[in-house]
Amino acid sequence: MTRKSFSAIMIALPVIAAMAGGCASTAKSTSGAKTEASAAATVAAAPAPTTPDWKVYSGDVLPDAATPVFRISNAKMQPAVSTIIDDAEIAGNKILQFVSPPGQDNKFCWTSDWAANPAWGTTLAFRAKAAPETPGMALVVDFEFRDGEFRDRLVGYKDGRLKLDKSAVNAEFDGAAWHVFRITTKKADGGMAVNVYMDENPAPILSGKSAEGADDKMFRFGDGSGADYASSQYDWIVWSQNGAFGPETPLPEGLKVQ
Ligand SMILES: [Ca+2]
Ligand SMILES: [Ca+2]
Repeated sequence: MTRKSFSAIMIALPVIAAMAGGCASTAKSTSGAKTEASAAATVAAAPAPTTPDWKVYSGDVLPDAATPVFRISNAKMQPAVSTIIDDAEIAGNKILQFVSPPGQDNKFCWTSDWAANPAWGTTLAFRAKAAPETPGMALVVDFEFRDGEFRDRLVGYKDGRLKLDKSAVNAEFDGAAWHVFRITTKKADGGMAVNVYMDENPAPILSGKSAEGADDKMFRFGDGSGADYASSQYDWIVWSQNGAFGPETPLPEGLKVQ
């Protein structure tokens, strides 16, 4: 190994470890304290990007065939059924229909790992409504999100109940109609500030702060509830780990947002 490439690795290690979040102790044993401190300061001081790095799931294919791919997590007992269907209202558009069976402890979530930076914040948006013939108590929306420090979960039922589970704030919505939800997170004093915007209204429908800890970085959707079951349609999902972008920042072009 040349001196140049060895130096590059020694500098890169703590940076990679800091980005991974949970591996800082490994870096301590492989590099000097001074090098680590200066690399950590570089990461912490990195200015937040000003534009989103949108990733898009279009609903054209099943989540485990999408790019970026979704993995399954929180799966217990009987699995949910995911189906790609034609949109009856928009020619050529496809929708992910997600139906989980009633019954205690049936769970199933489609999961995406992301390199969330709590200080920068995150943005997660999707268009959803209840599947036809959905009973009132069924889940229409179930999205959990974790930034490596804290987590929260947006839950909505067809009968109109909408809540941020960990922030413990509630609102109402029409679960039978299409709605666009935009969730933003950002590090706050002792927790994670969460705003939920509906239909791109600039005033959030829910605003709270979660102090529920989580050391992993991912979001997942579907049926994360034991007793509840889901009967949802998702048109698309988009996300960015570049910051907390409210409705003043447009969503990617080509997505129906009404
Ligand atoms: Ca369930
Ligand atoms: Ca779609």
